[in-house]
Amino acid sequence: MTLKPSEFILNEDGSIYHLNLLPNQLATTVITVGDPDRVNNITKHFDTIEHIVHKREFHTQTGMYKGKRISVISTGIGTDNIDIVFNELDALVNIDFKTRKVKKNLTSLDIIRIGTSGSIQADIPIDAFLVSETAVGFDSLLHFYKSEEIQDIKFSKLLLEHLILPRENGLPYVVNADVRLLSYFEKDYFKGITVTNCGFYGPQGRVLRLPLSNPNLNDRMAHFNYKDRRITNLEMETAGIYGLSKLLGHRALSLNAIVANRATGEFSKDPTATVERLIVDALDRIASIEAV
Ligand code: R1P
Ligand code: URA
Repeated sequence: MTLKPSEFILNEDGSIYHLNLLPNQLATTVITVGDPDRVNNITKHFDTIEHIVHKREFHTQTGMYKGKRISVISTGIGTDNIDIVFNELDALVNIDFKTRKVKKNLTSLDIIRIGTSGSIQADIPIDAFLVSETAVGFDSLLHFYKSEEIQDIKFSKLLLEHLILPRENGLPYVVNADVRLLSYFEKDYFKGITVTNCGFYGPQGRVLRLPLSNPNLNDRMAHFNYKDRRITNLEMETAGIYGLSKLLGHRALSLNAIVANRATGEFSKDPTATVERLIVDALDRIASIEAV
């Protein structure tokens, strides 16, 4: 099937609509970050940089780190942006830009998020690193795709019952990390179930001026147990990343620098330094990932 101009959109220079990238500018190992300024904080460690491309909040740099070609791309905040970034990353490797057809031989990307997050467990302290074994999406992104077979529906239903959420909040979707990528990050990192939500304040239980419809939500989440595993942290992209990666045939993993602890009320005194430590540690592990 030839994809129509309204569905698969290219810019005048032949690059993909939002990311502004051409297929040869993307590596098969991709690091995603929320903050566009974090891209430089990662590529400053690279040996060489071959491409720098900006459009809106999407800032990409591709280069070499210890013999591995890596692209670093900022997604901005939220799973609405993840929908754009992941569909376009996939198009860059799996759609022929000349014929506008899906390629016969598909490419799988290794995609690692390096982001910040808030812990909801008192014993997962600020400035720790956490790898998301499983993601729970309270945003609704995955429900727009045919995705039941990659979701853990039993987990979703038990969580919904435990949280006593009203129906209008919808069914959270549950997707696991790629186990092969996870194996590179099991040592020294906390592991946990990450909840992705569609906001930073009310949806993560923060009150500045507006009262919450469900003020005990974080506390109830902290006490949910599924197969001896617990919900550990809150952020805004991981579930979308895990869901779309699995549907598109890519391998994804989310790494979290814990900058807030919602149980103790603390915030990191130097979040920039904590993210920098995570970047340095993660880059060497990413460089060691063997090709499949
Ligand atoms: C909110 O402050 C942002 O920080 C976290 C959340 O997921 C959200 O994007 O990730 P990043 O630090 O990668 O942006
Ligand atoms: N990012 C989030 O989304 N939540 C936090 O508490 C900290 C960082």
